[in-house]
Amino acid sequence: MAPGENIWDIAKDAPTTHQKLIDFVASIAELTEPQNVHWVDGSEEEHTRLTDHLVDTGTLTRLTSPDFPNSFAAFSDPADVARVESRTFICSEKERDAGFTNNWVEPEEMRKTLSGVFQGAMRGRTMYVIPFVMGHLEADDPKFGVEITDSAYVVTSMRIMARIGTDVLRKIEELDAFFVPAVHSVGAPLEPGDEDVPWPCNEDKYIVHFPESREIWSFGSGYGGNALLGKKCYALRIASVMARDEGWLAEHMLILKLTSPEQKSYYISAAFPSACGKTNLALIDPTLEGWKAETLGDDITWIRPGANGEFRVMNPEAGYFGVAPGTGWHTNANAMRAIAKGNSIFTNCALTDDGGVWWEGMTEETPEHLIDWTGQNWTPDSDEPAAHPNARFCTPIDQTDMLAPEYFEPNGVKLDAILFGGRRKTTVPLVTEARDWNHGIFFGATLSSETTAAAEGQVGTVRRDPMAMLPFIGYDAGDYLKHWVEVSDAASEEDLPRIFLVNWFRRNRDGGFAWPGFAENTRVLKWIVERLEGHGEATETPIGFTPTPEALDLSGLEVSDQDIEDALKVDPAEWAEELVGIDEWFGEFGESLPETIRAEAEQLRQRIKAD
Ligand code: GTP
Ligand code: SPV
Ligand code: MN
Repeated sequence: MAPGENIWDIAKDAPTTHQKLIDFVASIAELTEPQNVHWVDGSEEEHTRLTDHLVDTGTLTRLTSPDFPNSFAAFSDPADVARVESRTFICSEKERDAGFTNNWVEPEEMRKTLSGVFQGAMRGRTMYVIPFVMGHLEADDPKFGVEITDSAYVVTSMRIMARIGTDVLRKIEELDAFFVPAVHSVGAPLEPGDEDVPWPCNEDKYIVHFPESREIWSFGSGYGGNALLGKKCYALRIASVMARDEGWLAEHMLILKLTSPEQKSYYISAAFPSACGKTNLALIDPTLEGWKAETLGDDITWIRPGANGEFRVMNPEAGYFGVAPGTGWHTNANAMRAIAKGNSIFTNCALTDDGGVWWEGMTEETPEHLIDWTGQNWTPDSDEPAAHPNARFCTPIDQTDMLAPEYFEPNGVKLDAILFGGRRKTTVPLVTEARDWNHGIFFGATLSSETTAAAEGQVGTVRRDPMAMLPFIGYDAGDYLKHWVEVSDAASEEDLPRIFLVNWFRRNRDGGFAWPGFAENTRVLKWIVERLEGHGEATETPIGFTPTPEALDLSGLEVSDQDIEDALKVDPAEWAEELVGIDEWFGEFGESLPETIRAEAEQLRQRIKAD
């Protein structure tokens, strides 16, 4: 359809008087030439219409099993299964401001490229306009966005992941608020006579951020963080830049509320790289008598200085986009219970014969027959997994039985401790406490992990992942660390969260996991709380404070002394080698690495020598 023939008139049909929003939507419609324009109101009725439509077009499969009420399965194109870091760009005005961890393209050049690829990109499709807010509408300073997308799957997923629709639009108008303009197209225009496919996408992909103007442009992918633009693109990459400018932090962290048998509650955030256990820890079922866990979030945390010298944390999201494989009744019953309440979208999981979904690790027994994520018959003899390793469940967070009431606090709660952790087979002990704030930043700055299926590329090689934010820092990584150093000025010394380094994934001398992990991580959390309360026993090692084997509550746990020794060991030879990697890593920062953090590496070197 030629542009002139489109039936929309944005200025006339827009359900808003917000001129900047009308102009934004009109300009994108002009550029992308959609067949229809739909302003998303976020209602149940709209959701039903969209999911009916997606079932008709084959994008969604309605699950008929009573175990998955009001839920759907989606199967992506096999070439569109994860975030594409090599196609993710931070187009700051100066190259220096994107830093060495990001891909940079000169903004004017990128704008030209984008005008090219977005030209007519929505032909034959409906353009949806989604007003959304990250965090609460009632927050002191609500952070708004408007995602324009030609994917109804994105609309239904965004409805789970963020607060969207008419209420948000009214608030944007009332406050005459700024919103982050976020444009998304699957990049698969339909010309008259073209047949659509269940998962349209484009081989060419661009996930682009303009940090100064706070814009997001995403082209070619319909998957997860590439397409649900409130998530990584806004709540981490753009928000990290806003946070730098406004004096707060936007982080890749879960938030857990832990209550001790003495009824004292602590709020703990933890940054682990993608697919390294955030959702699992966020939904932990404590294995120790009298301990209670509640969750506030599993992926993204905004940390802001409060009025009384404390740091406050809140979760800007409204749902889980969790790794399905490995999530099961025996590993993460809280996630399973939330999923069982329905209202979920499963992407790249396998279909069961009774109209449900299944993935590796969901149940102890493997079904005899499945349709795998590629649509093929699957039996336990098949060579490939039935679900893609980055298959995801998308589920509303308020379906969680153990949701902390504080999740609904518009301005968050006081943060007591921060955990950094990665997937390391060697070197990094089960848990280590930092000496002070800057030493904790050093933990975060040198955090490393073996790569997973959450992003394209080879799985299993060690990469440095500062604060688990490597793919998500929206500006120069050295400036980001400097901001972490400086943000502590806003908090009073005694109110600064304490920082810990954890590693659930260390191997024992026989090559197996040295630590049982999952729910048994309660025992590590207990030690952390004891440290916060000032009575946990620790040994001072060259790398920080680690628990003595006796200090960990191992009651009722079947684990050998040898494994505990392997889990807790600080091996000077391993750390000497680690320092070589750290030096190399710090070398990449150039001038922008803060001196205080470089000095931490020197102190570590001296301590290892002296040990
Ligand atoms: P993103 O959503 O990609 O940011 O991932 P995430 O950090 O939330 O990871 P998630 O909790 O989904 O865990 C990913 C995988 O890590 C799961 O498949 C688990 O098998 C594994 N895992 C989580 N916790 C533990 C643990 O304590 N020990 C071991 N050995 N594996 C764990
Ligand atoms: C991650 O990769 O850290 C995720 C999944 O949480 S995505 O939403 O695709 O970024
Ligand atoms: Mn994540």
